[in-house]
Amino acid sequence: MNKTPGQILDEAKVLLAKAGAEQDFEAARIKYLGKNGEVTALLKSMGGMTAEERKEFGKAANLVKREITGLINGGKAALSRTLVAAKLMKERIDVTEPGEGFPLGTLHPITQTIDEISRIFMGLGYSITEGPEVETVFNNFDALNAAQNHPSRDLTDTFYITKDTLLRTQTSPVQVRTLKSNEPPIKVISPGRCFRADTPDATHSPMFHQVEGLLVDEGVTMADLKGTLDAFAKRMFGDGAVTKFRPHFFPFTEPSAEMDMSCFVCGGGGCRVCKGSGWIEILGCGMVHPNVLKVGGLDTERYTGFAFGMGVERIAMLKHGIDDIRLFYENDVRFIGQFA
Ligand code: 2NM
Repeated sequence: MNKTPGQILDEAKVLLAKAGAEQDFEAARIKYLGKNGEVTALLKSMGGMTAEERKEFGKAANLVKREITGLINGGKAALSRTLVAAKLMKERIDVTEPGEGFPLGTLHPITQTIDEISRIFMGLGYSITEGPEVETVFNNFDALNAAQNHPSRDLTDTFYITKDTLLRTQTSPVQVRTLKSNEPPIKVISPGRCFRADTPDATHSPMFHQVEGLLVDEGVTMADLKGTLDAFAKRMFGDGAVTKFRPHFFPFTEPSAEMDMSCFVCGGGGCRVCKGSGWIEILGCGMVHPNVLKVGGLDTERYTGFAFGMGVERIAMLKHGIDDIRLFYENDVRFIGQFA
């Protein structure tokens, strides 16, 4: 017994009420409206009917076809709206919510200290010069008046690349280069990395940083040196800093001195930072040795100059109360992050 149009429509309504996915609607379309579909069969069956029967039946069959088509299209449209709504809900952004934190890095404390020292000397009219970390033995030792048997030349103290090249042990070779390629007045500082074959401990590292300075002109005296470096100490550590100069020896300066500064922690009374003496050693300095000026081809009767050098790590450790130089190179953000 063939199904009537009414039965087909009732069944289709039940089926489509359960449809929840695209393929359910497609299956229903094929089942009812496809080439071998039930509604298509209804319409085909009208071939053997009388005109009277066909009129009645055709009307009912076409109505069923329209209804089922409407249910399928309506269901598909509703499904698509539901999917879009769900997608929009999922991808919704609440623009009023606070943003996620974006942590900013900081300059390394050694970089910050170099910048601070550089700014002070720039304020005094100095230029910044840089040079290579791989240097010639001539620029690093010979030009700086270091005796042929000077202990720092030893293979166990200096990283040699070849017989004639090495990793610079100080930044003075940059000053040598400046002397060779410039005419006075010369007023430069040279910050940078240096290397010495030291075993690491709390105060030594085979790689460290220096800032050295050089001033050459007519009539430069030790008074200029003392005034300049005293001004530097006061700007770096505060106006309360008092400086004193102790005789010392460097091959590249004569006379040479070390500059001490009154302890900025205890003010001179004696404490742990100054090891009870009330004074802290800050840098080395002196009047540039005539032999060094001659490397630059200068007339040593006309020109004199002063030079100085300081360890950046030492200055940074003093300023921040750091007791182990190795902390600078461990890249532990818990340490570095404290210098934001
Ligand atoms: C120091 C101490 C004293 C120095 C000397 C020179 C040069 F090249 F002009 F001779 N540059 N730096 C110098 C002088 C460095 O470091 C403790």
